[in-house]
Amino acid sequence: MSDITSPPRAKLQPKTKRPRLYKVILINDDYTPREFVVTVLKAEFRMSEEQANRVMMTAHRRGACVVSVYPKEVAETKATRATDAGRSKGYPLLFTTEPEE
Ligand code: TYC
Repeated sequence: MSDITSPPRAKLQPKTKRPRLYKVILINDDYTPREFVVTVLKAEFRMSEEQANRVMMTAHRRGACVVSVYPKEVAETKATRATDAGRSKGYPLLFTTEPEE
């Protein structure tokens, strides 16, 4: 009998595979004041007034807008905090998350 063994199989996934990123999405509604949406975008997502205005107006016109992408936990925490900021004022402001393709 020979002692020769098979070489290890090639790994199916490269070791450096990056974790999936998640989009934070701003959803339009008819009640939250525009200026409040801008304030939340600036505070939670570190946007300039101009960036925040552009994202808010895109959601306002099209129904939704991608705010940014983050690792899953960060995306979920930011979306929850931003949604809670609206809820604390009685607004239906909503941020959701979904995985990037
Ligand atoms: N549509 C709201 C208004 O007219 C403003 C708004 C914009 C609310 C974007 C939510 O994600 C939003 N007061």
